[in-house]
Amino acid sequence: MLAFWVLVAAQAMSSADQQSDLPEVEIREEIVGDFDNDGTQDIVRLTMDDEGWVRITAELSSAGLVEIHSDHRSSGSGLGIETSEDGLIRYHYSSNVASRGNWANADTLEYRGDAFYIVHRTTSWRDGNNPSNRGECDFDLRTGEGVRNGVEVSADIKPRRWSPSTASGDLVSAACREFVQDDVVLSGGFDGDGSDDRVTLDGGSFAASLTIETSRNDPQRYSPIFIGSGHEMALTSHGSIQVSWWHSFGPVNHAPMTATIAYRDGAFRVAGLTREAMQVGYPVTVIPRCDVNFLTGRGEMGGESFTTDLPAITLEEMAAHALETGELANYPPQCGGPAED
Ligand SMILES: [Ca+2]
Ligand SMILES: [Ca+2]
Repeated sequence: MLAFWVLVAAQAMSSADQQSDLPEVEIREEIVGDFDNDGTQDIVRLTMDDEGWVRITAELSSAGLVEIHSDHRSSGSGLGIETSEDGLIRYHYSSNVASRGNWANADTLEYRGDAFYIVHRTTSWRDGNNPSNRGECDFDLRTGEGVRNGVEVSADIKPRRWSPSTASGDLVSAACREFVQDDVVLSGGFDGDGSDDRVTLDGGSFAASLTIETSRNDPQRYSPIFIGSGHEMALTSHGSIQVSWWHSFGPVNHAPMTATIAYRDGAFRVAGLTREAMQVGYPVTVIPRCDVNFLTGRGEMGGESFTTDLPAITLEEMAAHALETGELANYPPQCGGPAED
């Protein structure tokens, strides 16, 4: 619940007549509890400035000021913190974005000596493009188990350092299979043995699953993979598989990304990555298009060539990295862009 609402000036503005460019900061909530479990009370505050940037900080008796989260912009709807039944921090937030529908989350955060970790999430969602795709999910990262629309789900997802971006929450969302899109199925001779193969893309607004069926092997499923939203799949003129999606660089910046998949050395591999030009920051700067071919080791960033030693990793490695970190493996540093959270 919203405990109290106080409008205060930013810390530097101690008197009303002092002029400052610092944004007005509103203390939205303050909760007290022993969040680092050392027997002494701690304080957690949620503030929001007048540009909508949310900051949550903890004053822990064992560790002093700990920044929980400072780079999230919000309209303020559904925003709040409270103490959970087991004495942990519950952070509520929600979003209403046409392309992603509406969702509301409550994340339970636990201090584990070095940082706050997400240990539990409840989420509810409604897909604006597909009214029948709505529901709720309750997932506990400590057990890897949850309930989605009354059905038990499980995933090998452990508590991880909490962040508002892909590295924490989107994996949980992937486990809960929110915003499921219609499958895309393509056929072709993908592994070069002369018989037709089949690839199925099961996209969503948080991650995709890719299933490849060939005559050589049992169907191989890679999930979650290509974390992000709006997945599409097509074949190149050479018959390679291309998956495109909106990749998140942290909670604010997104860019269209394409992975080209080819069968090499006995496995399906990410043979190339292309990031389209992206706008970042305030004021806005444009990071130009970047394209890399891992088979040749050659790339191009904004028209400038570079070489890379990054290998063409397998889809299996790509999916394992996504599950472990919530991030994209093999993104060349030469392509720049904001650091992933
Ligand atoms: Ca304490
Ligand atoms: Ca084949």
